[in-house]
Amino acid sequence: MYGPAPYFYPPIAHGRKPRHWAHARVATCLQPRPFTHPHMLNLVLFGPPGAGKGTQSQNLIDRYGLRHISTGDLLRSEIAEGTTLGQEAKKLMDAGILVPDAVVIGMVENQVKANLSGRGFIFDGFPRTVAQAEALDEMLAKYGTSITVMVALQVDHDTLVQRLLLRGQTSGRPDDQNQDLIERRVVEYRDKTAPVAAFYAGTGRFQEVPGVGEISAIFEGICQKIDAVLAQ
Ligand code: B4P
Repeated sequence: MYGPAPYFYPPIAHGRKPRHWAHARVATCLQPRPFTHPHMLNLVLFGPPGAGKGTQSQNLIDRYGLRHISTGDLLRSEIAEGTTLGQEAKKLMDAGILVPDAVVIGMVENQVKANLSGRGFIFDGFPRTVAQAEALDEMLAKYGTSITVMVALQVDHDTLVQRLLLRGQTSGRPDDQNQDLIERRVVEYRDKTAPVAAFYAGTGRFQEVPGVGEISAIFEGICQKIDAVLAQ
């Protein structure tokens, strides 16, 4: 059912050669593993609006061969298709407000179910509330897998606002074109999304990476965190 990806889960603990395979099996069993399905790497890319989640997701897909699930992109495609869901979501998104949990959880589950044979997922812009994080854990457990690690991009407030206003000049996204609206999104992030970091930190699945500077350098910082978790 799941595709092979042995390099995510090396049988030799910490890269050391075991004396014999039986020993290696015991050592592997005794080690705490941050994920349950041996063939999947499931990442949550986290950060405030404009932190670089979408930008870095593209690089991570290439490096790790993962399926990208961006709730922002899924909602924008519903808007583009003119569905009822899209029309309702547009009103909230254009006002800088989060879409209801049940809507995004349903969309994500459809994507997960349809792509279980892959190497894993990058969740970009999801979960954005603790309720979404709990639902994601339950959903993945149902399919025999779990979140490997959340990587949070740290970016200061002024840089976020500058990046989004710059993107707003060409993206056509109404939520990027007005500073008051961007501030509203940052407040939504602070009030509803920031607590999601503590949810993952509480279960030992949280890593932080500086998100200001060259995109390639930030990408390498993210990969170092992921590779360190995979090497455990
Ligand atoms: P998203 O589409 O997730 O929007 P975002 O947070 O603004 O995008 P992102 O963070 O990916 O952008 P990036 O930094 O890559 O959500 C939009 C709306 O949808 C939300 O406000 C909400 O209403 C709704 N929504 C989505 N998911 C939801 C959920 N789970 N629950 C409820 N509602 C949900 O890029 C920003 C800019 O910075 C780009 O122009 C990029 O080129 C630039 N940039 C990135 N890294 C840079 C760097 N290192 N240096 C310079 N520029 C950089």
